[in-house]
Amino acid sequence: MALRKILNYPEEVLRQKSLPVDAVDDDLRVLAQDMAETMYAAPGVGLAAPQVGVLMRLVVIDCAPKDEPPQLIFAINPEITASEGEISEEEGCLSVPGFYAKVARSPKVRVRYRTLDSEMVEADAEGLLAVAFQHEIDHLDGVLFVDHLSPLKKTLFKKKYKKIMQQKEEEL
Ligand code: QAP
Ligand code: CO
Repeated sequence: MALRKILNYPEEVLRQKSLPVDAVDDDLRVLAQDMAETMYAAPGVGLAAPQVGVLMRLVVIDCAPKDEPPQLIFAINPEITASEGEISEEEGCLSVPGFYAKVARSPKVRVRYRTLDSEMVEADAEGLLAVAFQHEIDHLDGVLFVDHLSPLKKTLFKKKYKKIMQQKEEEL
């Protein structure tokens, strides 16, 4: 088990489309475990393979409340098969450290994915978990949460993010 390096915006790899996984092998299992470890260490509630530089359709999610047991989900080739409603909740991203903004998403989705045991799962997700699936699946298509902001808010984001990154460099 090892921690992987999380790539940050505006890294080009984050803009590429990830490829479907066709076989679950040991390399994929190691990657999945490393991603989970990296997510928990951050800490975060979701991480997609392209964020650690691997363009494969694999995400890890754990949205369990802090006072409850972990609920780690490994989702291979995840898809949203149905969605309803709209909410706007504050989001962040491990690849966009220090910046948070409200993004419009569906509060209820149906997701389909393969597990690490190659089993097909179709399940309903609500609330934070529903948002997490939408956010992580976006990563597999090269989309970041800041892409959903209005042009004005995106401009403000770029200014703010520059400052956040400068501050990080000064801290070193
Ligand atoms: C995606 O995001 C997500 O800026 C996962 O400094 C977002 O885990 C799922 C994080 C919204 C559900 C709802 C962000 C940690 C973690 C930061 C994350 C930071 C440290 C983000
Ligand atoms: Co993210």
